[in-house]
Amino acid sequence: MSYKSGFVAIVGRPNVGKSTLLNAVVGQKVAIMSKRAQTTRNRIRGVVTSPAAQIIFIDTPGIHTPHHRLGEYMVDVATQTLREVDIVLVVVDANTGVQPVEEELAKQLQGVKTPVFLVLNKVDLVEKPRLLERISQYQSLFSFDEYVPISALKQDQTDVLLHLIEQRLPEGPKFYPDDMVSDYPEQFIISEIIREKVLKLTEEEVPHAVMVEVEQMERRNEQTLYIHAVIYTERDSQKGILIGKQGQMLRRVGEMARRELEGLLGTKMYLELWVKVKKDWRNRPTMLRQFGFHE
Ligand code: GDP
Ligand code: MG
Ligand code: K
Repeated sequence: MSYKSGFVAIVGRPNVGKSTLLNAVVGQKVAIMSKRAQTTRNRIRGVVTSPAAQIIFIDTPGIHTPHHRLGEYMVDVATQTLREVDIVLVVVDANTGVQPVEEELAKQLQGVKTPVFLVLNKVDLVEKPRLLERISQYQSLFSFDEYVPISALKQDQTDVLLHLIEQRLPEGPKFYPDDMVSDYPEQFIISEIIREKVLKLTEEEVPHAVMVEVEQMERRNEQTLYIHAVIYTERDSQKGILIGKQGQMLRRVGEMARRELEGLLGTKMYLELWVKVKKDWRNRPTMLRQFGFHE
């Protein structure tokens, strides 16, 4: 039997568990998990290499209605992705009925020749009769090539999913070395982890209007990695919240991020964080480009 390889897109509404799934199968924290929507802004790849196949996963931003330019960018990425890959995984929350966005997505998928799997996630929270009911609801919406109930969180049935993917992949070479899990630059992962801590600690007070940029990263000695990162907000008030009383909030963000990053990168770290205001960056194309978003 010859070797198989290919690209698999993970699409679905925010919070259905796409990043959790990616992390479960790749076995390392590459995508950032959060209870809040739209944490994943860029495409993040995870690579799973087995003796029979290499699967390259793409975690797309959630499909949703665009409210501003960044939103439009994310929808474009998602629809574009569907045409470029070998398999599409539509991830849904098995607890909820078919959502309007999912109907919309099913429409977009009608013309697509790529095999499309329905992944019903969070089955750890659903009774079996309920699950069967959900499956038939989705069947009447779109003729999926596979229906795969899983729990990404408990890593239940994720091996079955991998096996089904392998079966449908085209023949092809290994694109990446065996030990590679993500082709994302470390800087991106670092900035995403800092951003995740900001969202977690500030809760609703600082909405998605935050962007983190790693400006400097250098090994100052054998033990310590020095990182200088800037957290951009849209408004002075948000900057105030983020810094907190006597810098308390920013210190907590830094502490949490540093602890996680030290574990992830296996090194001691000196993390220096600054907060700057960049007004209305989300609606300005030049700024989006500066932050690495292409139109
Ligand atoms: P994404 O926005 O689609 O990438 O969703 P995330 O992966 O960030 O997950 C959103 C939330 O759902 C997190 O709190 C996860 O812990 C939770 N979650 C993901 N998968 C499962 C699952 O299989 N079971 C349960 N109970 N929770 C899950
Ligand atoms: Mg995600
Ligand atoms: K999320």
